[in-house]
Amino acid sequence: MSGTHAAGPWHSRRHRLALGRPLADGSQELVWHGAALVGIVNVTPDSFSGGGHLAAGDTASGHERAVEHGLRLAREGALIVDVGGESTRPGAREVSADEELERVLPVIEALAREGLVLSVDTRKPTVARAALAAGARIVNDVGGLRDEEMTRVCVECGAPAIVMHMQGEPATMQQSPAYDDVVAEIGAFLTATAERAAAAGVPDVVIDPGIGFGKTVRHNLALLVATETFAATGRTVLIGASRKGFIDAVATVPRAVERLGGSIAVHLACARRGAALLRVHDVEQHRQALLLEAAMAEVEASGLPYSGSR
Ligand code: HH2
Repeated sequence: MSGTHAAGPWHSRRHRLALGRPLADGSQELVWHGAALVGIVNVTPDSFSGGGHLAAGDTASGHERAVEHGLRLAREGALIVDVGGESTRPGAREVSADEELERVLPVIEALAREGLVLSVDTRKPTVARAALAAGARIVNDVGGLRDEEMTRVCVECGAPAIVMHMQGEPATMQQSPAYDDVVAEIGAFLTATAERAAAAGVPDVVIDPGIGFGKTVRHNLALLVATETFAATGRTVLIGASRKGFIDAVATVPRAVERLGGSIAVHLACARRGAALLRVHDVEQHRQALLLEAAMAEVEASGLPYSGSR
């Protein structure tokens, strides 16, 4: 199994993600310490976060902008770049597989040629299969492998999966989300799904409680606090809180692009609780924040007072 079982300070915990197929340099896995960043490239005209790189009627230059953006995120330090062609914001309209493929395939091909490790953010097995053939390495399924064909695609193409929890469907998920015990129910879903996928032969599984996907503000906050509980399963945990609506609900920031401060605060708190991957729009700013948090944790772990030369 991937992830970490090691105790000790969060920044020195070792994480690994087994890739079904070797990278160009022959490595079969991604290895990192502490929390690594998954940079978001939304090739959509309608993403909630305002970062859309594909304006309607502007396809060619939209793709170019998306490729440039992905390259920038990698330069800034993203371990993985996540490419998506369907907005799953609350109330979003579903797009056809053809439309999604038209959006993401040219971007994935170009970024894979540059050697980036890519995940494809999709709920559709046909899109996942084509994206993996075009050079993506990881399937990021916000549908949580509820379509059984998705598991088969991961097994046949040798791709690890990010399994995210969502209650309902994007069109209606925020109407009246309800749980008896949000942490226990979602933990049980993620653990069972990850075990089933691993038993079916999916090379590796990352678990994600799905912040904002069929959850109230309190549900989201409870899940973020419970990052530690999810990490204690030994699975690699991904948290994606970047620019999401609950930040507005708590701190009154109506414009999604202005939610960086809230995003960083939440992600640092989750990193300290053992989140191994953080899915973010703003890689450079998160890189800085994580390095400072890790530097402080290192000094704390080595024993104060600090007597280094720098
Ligand atoms: N959130 C979004 C999309 N994909 N994948 C995972 N694993 N976890 C998440 O929390 C997650 C996700 C929604 O954010 P974004 O991509 O910025 O917006 P949109 O769906 O509107 O494109």
